[in-house]
Amino acid sequence: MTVTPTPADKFSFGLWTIGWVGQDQFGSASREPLDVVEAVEKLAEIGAYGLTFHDNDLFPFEATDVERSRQIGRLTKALADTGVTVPMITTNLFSHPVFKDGGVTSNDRAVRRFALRKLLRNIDLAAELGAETFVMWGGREGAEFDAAKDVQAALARYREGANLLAQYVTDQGYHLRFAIEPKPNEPRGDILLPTVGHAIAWIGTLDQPNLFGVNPEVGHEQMAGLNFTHGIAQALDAGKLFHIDLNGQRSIKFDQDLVFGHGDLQNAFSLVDLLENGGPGGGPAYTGPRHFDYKPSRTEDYNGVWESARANMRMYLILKDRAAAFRADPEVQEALAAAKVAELSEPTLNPGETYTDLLADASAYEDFDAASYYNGKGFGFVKIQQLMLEHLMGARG
Ligand code: GLO
Ligand code: NI
Ligand code: NI
Ligand code: NI
Repeated sequence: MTVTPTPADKFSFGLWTIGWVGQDQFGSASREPLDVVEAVEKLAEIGAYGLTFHDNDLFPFEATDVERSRQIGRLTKALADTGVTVPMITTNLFSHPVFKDGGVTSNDRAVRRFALRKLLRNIDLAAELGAETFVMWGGREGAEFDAAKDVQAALARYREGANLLAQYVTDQGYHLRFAIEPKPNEPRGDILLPTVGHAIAWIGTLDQPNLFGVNPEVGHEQMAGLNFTHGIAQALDAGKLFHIDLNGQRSIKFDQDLVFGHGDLQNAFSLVDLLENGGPGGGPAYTGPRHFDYKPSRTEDYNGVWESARANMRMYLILKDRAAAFRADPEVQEALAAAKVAELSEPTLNPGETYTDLLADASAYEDFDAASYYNGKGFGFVKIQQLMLEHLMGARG
């Protein structure tokens, strides 16, 4: 088993993840700031291929043009020196108090216009750095007070903004796609586009839906009590999995941003199995970056930060190895066949069959003996789950 990450694994990290200094609602920073050049060098050293960032992770909100260019120049040089790439960039429309009621959906029109300009400026930077994905996490696009937010108007303004950005990217000829990152709550009481399903439905209302997909985060769906792997399967089914935020979450509570696999490990297994094996008998389902959006625990020093960064990648690679062993086990294959898992891929109708033919097929209904069909026999799903857990635990193969 190889658990040494290489750039071919396409692991990427947000600058705000390894660079998180540990400030939270109740306490101040427990670590010194991390310089972007050191971040890039260290990521190259541990085998990651990509760095992602918000505009204001790289340069402060208040930065002058000179300061901004200087930081971009330092980053560009570090990338050239190491071969690290920037596959995705994103915009901070949540930290500054001006965004206290949101960016593109603030009740205040001047703030919305400012937010759109900040986004357009950051799109230029994304194109300049060769990023392929522009993530939009609308952390402050939401509300706490039902009567103080017209949600339909907010969704219309979100759409107006997204349509403008898509038009800009098209007119500039940029090779950039947008990925909406759903989250149910935190920091707002309720955030707009709270789950993968909501976001995919909303994307269907845009002028250029092909330019938009989703950036689902493990913990965000799990904060809503949802099965992350199911959400990813639906995003893949819709052709909308443009990017992914991997991390760990233990049940419905605040956004924990634990190391990938340090939360719901079974769900992490099924996720890696899906991403790598594409479901029963399929090929790789997702070829984009394996991006980690986690927070190194506030208890750690910088050794601990890099230890936890490595842990994310090791967990992914170990789960990939475990999923391969699971799929290769003849006993698993037998159990999957007995449970008819692959039969679900067969169309329900015969080739060319119409509803008239189905209505004429007495074996499907009149002669179908539902009462005795199973004759007391079950599917054997529990056996599959047990085999899966034994592989996950390293107790088999
Ligand atoms: C917060 C989000 C945030 C986004 C980031 C990228 O919960 O996960 O970290 O991923 O802003 O746009
Ligand atoms: Ni998050
Ligand atoms: Ni999170
Ligand atoms: Ni995220």
